[in-house]
Amino acid sequence: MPKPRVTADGPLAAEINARLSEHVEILPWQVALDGSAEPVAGIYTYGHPRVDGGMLDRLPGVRIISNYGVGVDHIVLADVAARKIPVGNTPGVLDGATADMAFTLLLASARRLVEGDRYARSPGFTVYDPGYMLGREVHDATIGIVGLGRIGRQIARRARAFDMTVVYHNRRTRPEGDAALEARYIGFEELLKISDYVVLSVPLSPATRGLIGRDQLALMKPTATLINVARGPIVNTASLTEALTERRILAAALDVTDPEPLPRNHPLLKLDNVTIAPHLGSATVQTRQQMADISIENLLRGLRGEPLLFEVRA
Ligand code: 8YV
Repeated sequence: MPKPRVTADGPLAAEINARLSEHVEILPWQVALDGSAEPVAGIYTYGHPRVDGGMLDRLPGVRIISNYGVGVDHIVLADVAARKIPVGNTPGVLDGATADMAFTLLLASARRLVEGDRYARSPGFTVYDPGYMLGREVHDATIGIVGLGRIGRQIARRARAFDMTVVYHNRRTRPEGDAALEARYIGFEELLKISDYVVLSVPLSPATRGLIGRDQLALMKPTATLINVARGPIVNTASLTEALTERRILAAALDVTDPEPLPRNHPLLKLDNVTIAPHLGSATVQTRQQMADISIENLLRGLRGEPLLFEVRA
């Protein structure tokens, strides 16, 4: 029996490529899009390639879309649902790693670690000076978590361990969770006004696109830091660049940007008050292994017409 054909954006990690190839024939993304002689039965999204109705119309044989990751904002779910194609993702396994990353960014930014590392390696560092590079305290500060979902809750737990006051904003209150997490629900504007660290952990959707723009940044304290471990387009990049350049907020620490990556000459990349990572939220050996296991299993189940381990609901 010939192996089913699946298209994947790449380059795929060698291990994933090898594991998939045991079961399916992998067709490069562009080749599949250009129209191939043989029908494609599945789509494996490894990065964040757009999947929409136009693509699916060119690949009418697709019966499963499996995403390596939890966020599926690059897949137009309405188009997929209209064609009754299941979409699999990998929720849960990356919550801890992503929350660790939020805290890595928070601490690094507060204590100016990246700036300090650059200086400590530079020829300029010849004399210790107790007056340089003073940061901001993390303990006793207020963290405002926008989105107390699975990842947001893990961030809240870490924040409590650092003796922070935790406030959050969600589409709906979670009274059942507040007490255990020692986190207090407040309005969005109030959160922006009182938080020393505003952390974004909401999925990208029409409701969250551009959630942080000029008006929202203007509400933040001049000593506050914005941390984004969610998706770049939740923040308006031009407004953030302006606020940071004019020092209207203290700093930003970003695991994601819009666009991603930023153009190499983007003004945001020149600012000392920005700490930036190349989308490393879930990038640990252990988490990526679990993401691979689940996404491969979802793909194979979908090809066989079986229920997925995790299926995204539109
Ligand atoms: C993944 C992510 O690494 O799961 C997500 O939504 O953003 C990342 O942690 C990414 O999707 C894989 O490309």
